[in-house]
Amino acid sequence: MERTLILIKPDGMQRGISFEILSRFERRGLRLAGLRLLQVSQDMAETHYGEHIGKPFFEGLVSYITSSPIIAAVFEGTDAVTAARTTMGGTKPTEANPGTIRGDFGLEIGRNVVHGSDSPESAEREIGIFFGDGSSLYDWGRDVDSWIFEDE
Ligand code: DAT
Ligand code: MG
Repeated sequence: MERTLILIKPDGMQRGISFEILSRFERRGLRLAGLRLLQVSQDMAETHYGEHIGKPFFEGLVSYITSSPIIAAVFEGTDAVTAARTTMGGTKPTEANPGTIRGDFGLEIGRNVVHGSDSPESAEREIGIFFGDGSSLYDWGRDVDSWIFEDE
């Protein structure tokens, strides 16, 4: 089962919409495998966003993601990375489709509410940053899974 890392960014937390956002992934059928509330350190932020080091928005991005506690979640399911990305919508909220999280809750690229891994490889790396050895992740089944996952 593919896994992806979702973050409710500080604006999502401050605005009190964190569980409304999480519920969209859950309602889509993705299964929660891990959940934590944490304050991201400078080091974690720089590791997580390593691909953006040197870009003009990097410092603002790091100060934003470290500015308040966030929720980190692991969701799993069929093509979980793509499913989560389409549920989130495009990076720039004003161009994200209505009905997506960013299209419904955001306006600015630097306040786009939610993070989701962009590939299975990124997901594995990012889950490692936020969930370490994975001992707090759960491998479990739901009674309803066979109604969501055709082959379960
Ligand atoms: P995404 O979060 O959709 O995966 P990304 O990985 O390209 O997008 O960038 C990570 C975050 O960095 C993104 O959510 C918002 C910020 N960002 C990206 N491009 C930006 C830009 N051109 N100006 C300001 N912030 C930007
Ligand atoms: Mg990205």
